Amino acid sequence: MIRTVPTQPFDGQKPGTSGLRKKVPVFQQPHYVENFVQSIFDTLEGFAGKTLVVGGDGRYYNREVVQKILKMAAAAGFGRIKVGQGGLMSTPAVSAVIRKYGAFGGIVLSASHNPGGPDGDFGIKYNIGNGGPAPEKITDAVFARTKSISEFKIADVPNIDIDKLGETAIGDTIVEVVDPVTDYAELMGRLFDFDAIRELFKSGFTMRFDAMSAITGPYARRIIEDQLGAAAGTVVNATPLPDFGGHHPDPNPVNAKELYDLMMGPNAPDFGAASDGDGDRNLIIGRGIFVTPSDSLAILAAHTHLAPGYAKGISGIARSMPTSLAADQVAKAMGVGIYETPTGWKFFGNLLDADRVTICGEESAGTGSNHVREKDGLWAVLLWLTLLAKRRQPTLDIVREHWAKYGRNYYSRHDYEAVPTEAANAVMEAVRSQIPSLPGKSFGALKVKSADDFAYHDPVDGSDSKNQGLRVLFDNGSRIVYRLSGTGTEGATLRVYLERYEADPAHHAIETQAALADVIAVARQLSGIAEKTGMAEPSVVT
Ligand code: VG1
Ligand code: CO
Repeated sequence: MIRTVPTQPFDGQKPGTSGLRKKVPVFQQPHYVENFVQSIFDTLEGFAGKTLVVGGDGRYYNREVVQKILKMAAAAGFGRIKVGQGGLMSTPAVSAVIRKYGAFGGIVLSASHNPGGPDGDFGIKYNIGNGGPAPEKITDAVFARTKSISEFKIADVPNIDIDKLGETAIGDTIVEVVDPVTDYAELMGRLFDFDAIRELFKSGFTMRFDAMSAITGPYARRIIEDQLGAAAGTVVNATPLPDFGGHHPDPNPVNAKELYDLMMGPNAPDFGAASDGDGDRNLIIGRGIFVTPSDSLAILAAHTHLAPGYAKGISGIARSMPTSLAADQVAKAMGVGIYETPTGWKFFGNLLDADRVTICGEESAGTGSNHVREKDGLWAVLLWLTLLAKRRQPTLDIVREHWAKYGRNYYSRHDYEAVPTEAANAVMEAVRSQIPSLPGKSFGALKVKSADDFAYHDPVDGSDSKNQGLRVLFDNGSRIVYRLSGTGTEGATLRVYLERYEADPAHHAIETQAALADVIAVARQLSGIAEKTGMAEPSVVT
């Protein structure tokens, strides 16, 4: 029943910041998926008879790839495969299910915030037994394997009915189709005080949750509407669609414009939120205020203990390097550790496993905690609802009070998308070559304190990760970071992260781009980005 199929390596099956991401037609090439999946299995050891969790965000090609994986995992010798009904499961839910059932690992099918559809993106990511993304030593080994693979194994059986709950056998392997929401919802019910949040909604509190026609819809409906009693219709775009209904499921004020406009308008509900393709990112908007993900991390860290699951407090906070330093202020005030890691959730796993940190976040709208080993969009929303239920103040006031206490970190990210690779490399090189001579130099009022090419030494397993972004730090606390994206599928994407610290509440109401004008000008001057890319302005400003 197991067929061994000869194959030849494909170039470029290198996992990036979060798994392998390519255009759908690339994944549709014969054997492309099979090669990568077999390379994962070839790299792993000791999974015979154990459990694999499989789920995806429902984007185009999800169902076909699920069938291939079920048949290949059976051929590889897994004992049980838990797959979400319809092939659906959010990234945080996959992480939760791996942990709950002690699975060997999981495979997530998603290109997350990248657009979907026949011409959109697809992605495959492997997660290890702690529920988190495979660390670099595994992804490097998988990539090495893709270069030498010569055959794959697949069970020669008809497609499994993934729409019906229940168990089917493929040889000795049990395929179990599970409800993708149940285990996750149960975990949320244990971490949060649902009664307190129900009281908030009962008091007339209103909300809109935009699931962007991606995976979080069924989760948000069940939890926010059915269990927490928010009005029917609170969750919009709640059905996962293969092309996300044409949405770009990246929950930022640019792509979630409808929600943003509603929240800034006269008929805004009390609170707004959105999540991305695979449900691990979150957007938080109060009436009249967009909360930057960096501020959200800091505010949540200061309130985590309000949720019963964290009643004993937090052990520490971790943020990715480009994330603003707002969380550092909170860590300092609370007297807990603060860790700065490279971009990508995989770097938080060891810190969480070792209980050095409880809460983590990234400027790209990812927030999460030790409850799983992925960022978790809906979890962040439930923690916000927890603090709103407790404080009973508008989001705007909560944010302003936070700034008054800790200072405000003005923050923005400028993305230059689909830049030719050579031009993007030239920008990075231009900055890199100046690093040794920058300290001490002044640009108007900004004086460079230090500059480096960020390298991370993992304090838990001792591994080193180099070339994780170019940093220029100024002596007034301002900062510029340059990085190349590791999730794009078209040319290169340059990310320029800009930050300025302002302690004085009298200066906390400046429009963000205006507040950062000096830093932006220096960032452009230093890199020559406009000349090298031919782009006078970034493609996306968030
Ligand atoms: C981006 C974000 C990063 C995030 C990653 C995966 O990576 O910047 O913070 O961890 O996406 O998120 P990059 O390399 O393009 O900057 V998701 O929700 O797309 O899995
Ligand atoms: Co995502």
